[in-house]
Amino acid sequence: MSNPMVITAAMVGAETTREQTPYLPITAEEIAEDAVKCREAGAAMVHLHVRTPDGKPSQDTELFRAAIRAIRKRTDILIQVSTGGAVGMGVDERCGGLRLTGEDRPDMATLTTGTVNFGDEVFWNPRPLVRDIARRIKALGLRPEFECFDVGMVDEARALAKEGVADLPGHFDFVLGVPGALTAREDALDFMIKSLPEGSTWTVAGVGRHQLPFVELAAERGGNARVGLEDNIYVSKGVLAKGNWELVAEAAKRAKAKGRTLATPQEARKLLRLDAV
Ligand code: KMH
Ligand code: ZN
Repeated sequence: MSNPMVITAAMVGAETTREQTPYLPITAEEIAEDAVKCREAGAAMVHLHVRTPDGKPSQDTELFRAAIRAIRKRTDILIQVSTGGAVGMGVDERCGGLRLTGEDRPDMATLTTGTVNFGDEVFWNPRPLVRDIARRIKALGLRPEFECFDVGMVDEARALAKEGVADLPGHFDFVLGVPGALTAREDALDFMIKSLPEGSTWTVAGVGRHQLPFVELAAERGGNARVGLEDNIYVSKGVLAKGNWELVAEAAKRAKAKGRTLATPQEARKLLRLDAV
């Protein structure tokens, strides 16, 4: 494969807790320190959620601002803010990271394109809400990463493009292995890829034990991969990753073993067409 692989570090998430792993970064400084190491290990982008000081999931604009400033002070890694937040949050709360302009503006934002069971809960994304977030992303001059937990969510990006609230070709993230959603199977990944709008790029995020094997599947197919403590806390069976950087390092090793080079943030910006808004 001649195209460099973009590794994204989903560093914080909304569900992982300090009880599950003491290595979860929570404060802006902790996030920045791990982000620097992720960049050194081969990541080109971070997928960012933020937490209150006591570790609760948040989408607070000022917490995002502090994390983004801390990261940018120390590294050139691209920053993609979550607009998904945590299950149960309302749309205005979810869009906290989209209120950042000027030098604090993120490089990209996620856009989940449909409702899905999320464990025993529901990640609620009715069409009007999705359109609303899509418009906010566009108004900020950003490109979305379409977060697809099932294949119908890939098709939904086409509907958004028809309505003029998003642009295609786009960049997609296939999140595979969430209980209640599409499972992490190789044939499911292939079907997702086959379903993409012409010319689009993709990343795969395998959840739990699927995370690192799916880096290899992505590498073989010329795609990109997301790893990190949002989706998986183990670097090998029963062994906690000592930070997001350790999962990135393992992903980088596997990608290189498959013959891939790794994208720098500048290359990722081009590959994902972040400036073509
Ligand atoms: N925490 C999940 C319910 C995103 O970041 O855009 C949603 C999520 C998706 O993590
Ligand atoms: Zn997320």
